[in-house]
Amino acid sequence: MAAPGSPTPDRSDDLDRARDLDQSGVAAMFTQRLDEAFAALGCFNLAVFGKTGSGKSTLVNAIFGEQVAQTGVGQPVTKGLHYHRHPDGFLGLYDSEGFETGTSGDAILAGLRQLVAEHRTLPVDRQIHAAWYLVRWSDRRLEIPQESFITALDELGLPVIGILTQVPQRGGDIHPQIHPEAIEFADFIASRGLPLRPEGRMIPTNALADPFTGSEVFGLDHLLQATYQVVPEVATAALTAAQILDRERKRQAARRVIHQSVAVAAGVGATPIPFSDAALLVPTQVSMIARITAAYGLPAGRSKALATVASTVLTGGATMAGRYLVTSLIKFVPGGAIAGSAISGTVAATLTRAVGAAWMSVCEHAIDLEPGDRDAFLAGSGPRQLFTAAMKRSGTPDRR
Ligand SMILES: Nc1nc2c(ncn2[C@@H]2O[C@H](COP(=O)(O)OP(=O)(O)OP(=O)(O)O)[C@@H](O)[C@H]2O)c(=O)[nH]1
Ligand SMILES: [Mg+2]
Repeated sequence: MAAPGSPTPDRSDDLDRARDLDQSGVAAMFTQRLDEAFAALGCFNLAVFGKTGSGKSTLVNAIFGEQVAQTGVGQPVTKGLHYHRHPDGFLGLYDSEGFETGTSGDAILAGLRQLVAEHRTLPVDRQIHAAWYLVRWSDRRLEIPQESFITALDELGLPVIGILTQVPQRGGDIHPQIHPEAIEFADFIASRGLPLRPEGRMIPTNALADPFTGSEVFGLDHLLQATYQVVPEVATAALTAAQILDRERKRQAARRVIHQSVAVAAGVGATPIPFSDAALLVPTQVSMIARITAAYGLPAGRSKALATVASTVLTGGATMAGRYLVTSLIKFVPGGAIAGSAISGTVAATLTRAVGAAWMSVCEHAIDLEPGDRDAFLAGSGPRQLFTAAMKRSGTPDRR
């Protein structure tokens, strides 16, 4: 029997297994592959520091969604520092709740030093990848202990991103105007020569719109991109899944998955597959849509609902033999149905690409919904309709 992921699969074994897949078999396979896909994402670990009320929780919610904060107080890891793990495992947050400068800062640093030392022996995805240091602009001063704290974080090997929070801004995207005193404060901090990324400056932000002052949300994307710049490669996929602001990065990650799966499918079809053996493509496609789901950071906690959706779209909603799964989709592929008795590598690739793109449209829709609405969407017929519509679009040759 071929080892999983073997480049030269034993086709007869694979085929037997694939043929045995009915809808519940596909669902079970998806659930397993989704677990593997989330595990493969690893975990992005972020430490967030700043005085109480500086806006740590608000900022984290704005960039990663509500779920981390909802996990409550989190597990104390060292004095003044709590660890929150996102329920889906791809985001870990060290939150210095109630942190003040001076003595309590020293205590946190002592604990942190030990923590970082212990983490050195752990796999990279367990280590802390970046630190955010928040200063509320209206404090208008940076105390010496705060500067020492930033320097100490840098000496621990943590890239520190400085963030000026709750900065009033008006004028929108077209004529953005940041409060001049905040700019002055940011310039002052820059003049201190602190080891802040990028360029020794603090990033001005406002994470909550304030209708009273007319102040708008800004700076969050800048902060996110600065974070990407310092995060090691190994934690990038997890950061992409965890963040909720940069949709394009999620799309790119999903497209990379599709690209790889298309290559696998083309290989499977290199020796043309008889229609009756089309089930051979199913495991590749199940893995692909599981990995796309993880790339988008759709909640693993909803894997049951997702598995039902996945098996429904890949089987056409019927409980039937595996060979039906792919042949029912083939009709959407240009040239697929007229190819005669066999599926070529090209048709296998085109079909797989279309399935990937159609699943992306389901993920894109789901991710925009509030958690409650998302559950309802996943439980209904919406995903299948979206999927089918996307398949039909890709199956229509562009005649322009
Ligand atoms: N307008 C505006 N208000 C903010 C912003 N960030 C935080 N706030 C408000 O400031 C208060 C404190 O914010 P938190 O996010 O709870 O601060 P924290 O740093 O987590 O505080 P602790 O958990 O006590 O350490 C809350 O009332 C927020 O609504 C911001 O960017 N803009
Ligand atoms: Mg907080």
